[in-house]
Amino acid sequence: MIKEIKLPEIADNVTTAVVLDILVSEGDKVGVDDVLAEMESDKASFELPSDVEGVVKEVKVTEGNEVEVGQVMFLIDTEAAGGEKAEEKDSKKKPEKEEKPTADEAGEPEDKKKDEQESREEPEKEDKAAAEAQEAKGDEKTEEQPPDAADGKAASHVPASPAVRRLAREIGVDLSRVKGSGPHQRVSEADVKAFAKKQLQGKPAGGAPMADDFELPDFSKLGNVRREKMDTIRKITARAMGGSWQNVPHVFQFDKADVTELEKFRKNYSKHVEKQGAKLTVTAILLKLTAVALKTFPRFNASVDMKNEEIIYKDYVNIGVAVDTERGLLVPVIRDADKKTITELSLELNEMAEKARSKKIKPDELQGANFTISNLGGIGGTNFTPIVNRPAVAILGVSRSQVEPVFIDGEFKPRMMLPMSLSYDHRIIDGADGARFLRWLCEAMQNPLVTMF
Ligand code: CAO
Repeated sequence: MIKEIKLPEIADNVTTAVVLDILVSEGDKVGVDDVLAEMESDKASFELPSDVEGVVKEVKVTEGNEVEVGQVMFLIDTEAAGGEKAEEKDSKKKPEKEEKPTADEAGEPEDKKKDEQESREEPEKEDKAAAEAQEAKGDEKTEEQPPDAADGKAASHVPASPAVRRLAREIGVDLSRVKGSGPHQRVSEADVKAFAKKQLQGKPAGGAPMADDFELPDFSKLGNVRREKMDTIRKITARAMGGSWQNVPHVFQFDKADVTELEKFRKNYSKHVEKQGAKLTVTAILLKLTAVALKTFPRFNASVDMKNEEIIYKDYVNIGVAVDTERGLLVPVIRDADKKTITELSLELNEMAEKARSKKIKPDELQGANFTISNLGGIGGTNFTPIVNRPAVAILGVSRSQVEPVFIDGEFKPRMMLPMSLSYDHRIIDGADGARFLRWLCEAMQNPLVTMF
């Protein structure tokens, strides 16, 4: 029988909650009261438990989703292996399993045995569909994966039992970074502990630790303090930026584009774009020119695969644009930017920024960027060094343009200068390439004809 697990009534006037963390994946066995997901509503964070025993047939939500009360989040097959009927069958075959303590009750050796036994028994016990689903997941997720702000689903796709997920959560291990030693790379409790041990010893254990183990002093000795839980976006940003900073050897390149003529063009053509319902801003123009730059310098549109020591070149040009929202930084992705006109890019940028700010952006609209543009010029500043958003290898930082005296043909002339910075991954991009890319972009801003060569 398939049992639907829905978001229950939470509190008066609370109609929705956001999925913070999905703790099971399809094919997982769950018991009554096993936590399926961590949720957060306007009022509180809470756990969503299963009220039946069985096998997770379908996970209908992803991390970051806003779910309505009554919405189905999981389908549990109570008749599949591990469910009520199968448990009965199993208990006839192996009565001792019923008597074993739960993972929580058991001591460490028992836990270990149970986990190992679970891993060995899995292919026989799970029904065929669940086993196939699990296998597909295992194939898809065979190695430690880098965290990605845009890809909040990684940990939930790792094959592991709820008890192992709980342990990982409790000791601050990001499951997506643990290499499973079981069948189909299933992660066992021993794998989680070994990973945590390596982290504590300061050895790199597949990338950046999720938790910063810096010992905080007791600030309350100095005065009043207040603690606030990080919301989902802050957690994802903190993990992704921390991971990127620790793993990507960054180089920062600075340059300035003379945008005096471009600004005249922008003012003249803004009415044309306004008629279509958008605003022609420097970001939209930069999107277009950057798309051409990424075609011209394909290494900046690539990703690094250090496990296989390969560079992955992409034929498509997807550009993320950093958007400042009340909830924090979001990076919607403009797909196939190279194939769109400046007017189309302006419309899409407006729409994406609006969606991001009004919480209507969907998770898949935040995924898959090959490169990012971060324009802080509307706020101010003379320069900044943005962090590369893995698995991209470069990000463009744009600061505020202003009129400056520029020495041209023997005299100072007032020119509108736009400061730009390029942060890039030095593992695959050399300094000279970084300087060339940014210079090319500056020249394209000064004279867009260069994009046609
Ligand atoms: N220099 C000078 N003025 C600039 C500018 C620049 N680099 N960039 C924008 N402006 C001006 C615009 O022309 C506009 O002026 P008017 O109101 O007089 O027309 C004003 O600033 C506001 O622009 P905008 O924000 O509406 O439009 P945009 O397309 O330039 O930017 C977006 C869109 C989404 C990039 C921006 O709104 C935003 O959120 N920026 C913040 C990005 C961020 O947080 N980055 C940090 C991430 S950490 O790496």
